[in-house]
Amino acid sequence: MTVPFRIPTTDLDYCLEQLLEHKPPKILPPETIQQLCHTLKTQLLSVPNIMPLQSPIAVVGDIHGQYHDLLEIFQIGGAPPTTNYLFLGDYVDRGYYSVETISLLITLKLRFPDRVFLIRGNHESRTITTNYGFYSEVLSKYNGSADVWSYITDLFDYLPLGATIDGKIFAAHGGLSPSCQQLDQIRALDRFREIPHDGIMADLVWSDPDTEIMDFKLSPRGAGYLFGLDVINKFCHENSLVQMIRAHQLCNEGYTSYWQGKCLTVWSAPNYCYRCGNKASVLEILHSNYDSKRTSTTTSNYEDRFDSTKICLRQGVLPGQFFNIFEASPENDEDTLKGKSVNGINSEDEYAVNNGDFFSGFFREKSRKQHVEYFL
Ligand SMILES: [Mn+2]
Repeated sequence: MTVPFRIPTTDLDYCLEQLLEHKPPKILPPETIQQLCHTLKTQLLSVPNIMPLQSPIAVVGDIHGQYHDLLEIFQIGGAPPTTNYLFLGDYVDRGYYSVETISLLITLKLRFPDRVFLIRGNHESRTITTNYGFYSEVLSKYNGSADVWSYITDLFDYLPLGATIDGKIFAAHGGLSPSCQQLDQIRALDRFREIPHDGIMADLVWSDPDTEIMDFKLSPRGAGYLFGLDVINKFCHENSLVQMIRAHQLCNEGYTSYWQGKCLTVWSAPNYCYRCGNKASVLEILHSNYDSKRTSTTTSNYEDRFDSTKICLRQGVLPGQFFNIFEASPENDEDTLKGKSVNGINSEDEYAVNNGDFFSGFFREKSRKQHVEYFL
């Protein structure tokens, strides 16, 4: 039996401080990344392929290296450990801050292991990151060395493939597989490997829902499948699920609801690639008590502030859920103007260190944003 290693809280806090208290964020030294990845790997060894999670939880879609927009998410949805987070993968590639984004998420996972959950996307892979930005970003930020890329892509092999929420909702990065009818088939996979070209593991991170088709069709992406309503209905029925939540597809409004909320896409990279002009969202799941209205134990103060029925109708979500919509951070626009010149250059600007509790200190600076549109 492997005993999971632990890193002292003070060391993790120091890493968080490096990333959060500097602008641009300070990258962590290769030896630190190596230790973080090694430690997290030992902890993930005992985590099942599908993590059984509970509401309330905030579900985050693709981030793609847009570090400042990730910080925006913590302002909107609350920061860990106050808010529980499930991240649906695609942390790296495309944006200019893949290194900082994955470093922050790894550190947060180690610091708050019961509050932060990470699953694997199709970009958490050696081949994809070699072609879509992460690999070259590591080379440019670490003086031509690919070591950090190796540490992190090795860690990717350990990430779980999905999660259930309250046993009723299935979450994964992409979608369903024609080779998989039961969640137990996913649970039985040997996931500790590179994402293969086909099979259940590939389909989970590559597939997409499609309202125009029935059954499965090969995906135009070249991997995974498109799946129709009959597929998701059957899968939900056989596994006692009510819904699938996934990411993987750009949504102009930040989210998409398929089939009256049977399947939801959450997309969390606003102004994707610094040019798409799209909104982004975080899916807040407050509860999954669909039968009983306003049972006192799970009613949160969120619910007192918005009309659940109206939200369900407008956003196509289930009761107790809502998409918190947000737009690109000011830094996203700056990145657009400056282009890749910000890449790899850490200025010496030192920000005042707050006494110990830097994480809340970081957010104390800015007032928490209220997205009144969804609090009618
Ligand atoms: Mn994806």
